[in-house]
Amino acid sequence: SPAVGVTDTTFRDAHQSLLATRVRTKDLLAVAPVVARTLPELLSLECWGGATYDVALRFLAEDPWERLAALREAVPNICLQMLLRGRNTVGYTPYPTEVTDAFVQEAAATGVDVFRIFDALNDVSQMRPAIDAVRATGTSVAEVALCYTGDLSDPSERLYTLDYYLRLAEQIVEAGAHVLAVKDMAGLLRAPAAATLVSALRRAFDLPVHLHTHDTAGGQLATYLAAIQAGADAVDGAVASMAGTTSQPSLSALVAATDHSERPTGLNLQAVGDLEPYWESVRKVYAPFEAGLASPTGRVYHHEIPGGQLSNLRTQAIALGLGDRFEDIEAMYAAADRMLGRLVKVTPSSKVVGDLALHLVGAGVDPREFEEQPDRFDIPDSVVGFLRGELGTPPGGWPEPFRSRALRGRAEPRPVPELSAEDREGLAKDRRPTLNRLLFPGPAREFETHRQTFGDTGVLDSKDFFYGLRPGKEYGVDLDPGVRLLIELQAIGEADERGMRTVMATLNGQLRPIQVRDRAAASDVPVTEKADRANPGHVAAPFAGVVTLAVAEGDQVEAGATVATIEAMKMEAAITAPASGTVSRLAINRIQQVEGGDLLVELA
Ligand code: PYR
Repeated sequence: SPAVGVTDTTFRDAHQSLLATRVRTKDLLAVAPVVARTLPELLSLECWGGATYDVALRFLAEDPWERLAALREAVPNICLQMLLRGRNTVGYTPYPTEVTDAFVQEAAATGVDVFRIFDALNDVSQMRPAIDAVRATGTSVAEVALCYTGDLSDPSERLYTLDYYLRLAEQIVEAGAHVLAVKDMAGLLRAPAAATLVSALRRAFDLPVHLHTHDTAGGQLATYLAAIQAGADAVDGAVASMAGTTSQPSLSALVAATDHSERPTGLNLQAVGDLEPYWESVRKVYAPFEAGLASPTGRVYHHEIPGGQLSNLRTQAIALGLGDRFEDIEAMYAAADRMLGRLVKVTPSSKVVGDLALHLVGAGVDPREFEEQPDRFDIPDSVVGFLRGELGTPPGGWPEPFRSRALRGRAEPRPVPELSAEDREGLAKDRRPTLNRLLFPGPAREFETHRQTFGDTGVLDSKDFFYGLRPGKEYGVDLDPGVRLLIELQAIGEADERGMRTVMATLNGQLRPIQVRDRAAASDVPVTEKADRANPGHVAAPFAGVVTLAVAEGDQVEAGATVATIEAMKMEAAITAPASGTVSRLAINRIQQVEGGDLLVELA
């Protein structure tokens, strides 16, 4: 057909890229039947995978599988699509093939029709188990992505050339893809390059081509029009009030630009626009999670930060006390990328580059010095893992001598974890909770505790879930049809030394005491000392975070040995001894929240 297919990403990538993936199932389900009724011509609705799985468990107290099942029921007539990170499935590190197999089978059985599969280093061998698993379902579509970076129209480009993409596509086709996707996660694909790439792919292969981009610089509708003219079979867009900047281009703009052309979308412009007020009002509820750009930015052509990461990195920078230094972080991101070998940057390779950039800016390290002698500095765990090859081999090969120097004296690679007999049994018998636990052990445990303690809080309105109850206001919660719960907050007790408070509330008129942990009270930070930068025996926190000490007083440590680990947002790093010596004093508790520059340990 001459029509161009459209994937609506509002339920997944749009809120991942604008609202830190926080949109709750309730807010998706409220509009899902409308999408099913008014946009049945959609090629697919991207609504699962990527970061949604992790965020559901970690921050929303939701089971991602329940979300998928509910969406399937609400949208029976449109293909549901998910984003699968190759061997990392929906996590950040590779899992055994049995996990991929079980994950894909369960996702297909629960409702996913189209699996968009990618690998963060464009390493096809890393995607093969997922492609095989999707093909083995016999009904699902394996859409396999080549991740785009750089500018293939630039004559000085040596690595990410047209020839590179064609050779990559050939391997993807050979691996059994049903559809070829071009995944432009940073919005770097310019219109002329899109025309070149799409027409070359269409000429060379017999597969449909599906283009995905982010509208970071503001011009990606031009890229879509060029790609559609060159033969692209489908493109991705989001409802306009959830589109633009780090999200996908606007569906309304796409439909309007192609209506009455040779390649219309078949979507109704009015129907697409009718969804906008709903999402505009939903977006307001999630305002605190908007870390985003107020406007497009052309700086992306330099720093190449993917859309999904750009807003996240700003939040991380603020949490690390580096909020006013975002331009330095952008520049350091570009420098870190060059140091690591000019990577395709998308989860989790983008996290590796971002972790290194935040770390170097936070610790005030000169990138040239670091590149010369990386063995003299602390390096985030994700960067060490990458350099050891845990994510596969980068397209441009390894940066040497940087890599060998960086790995000097650091421990051996972590093998891909093996499954225990209990895990295998779990995957066979009790698949969803077992997958949750294998992929995200901590968040899965917290989710289960939350469920046992509070029941399904997915029934709460998002305002109440995120911002809590105000005293004196009665809240109604609808459980099963016809069952309504009335809740009113009566009183909040003092926090005890563990940070627990007794909260009194009425549930349908009956007074109930509830124990709640007040994180603000529990994390009252004891005053810490600042490290003396001139004292070589002082080990300091490189940035704000939670530090876990790995040594005790009197321990002998070698230079470069890990004395502590630090966790901030999703980043973990080892803090190493600058010189050999004896631990003469621990300046903090074994586990403690610290600020950048705080003294952790003294060495004599
Ligand atoms: C993800 O892996 O979540 C992306 O959006 C690329």
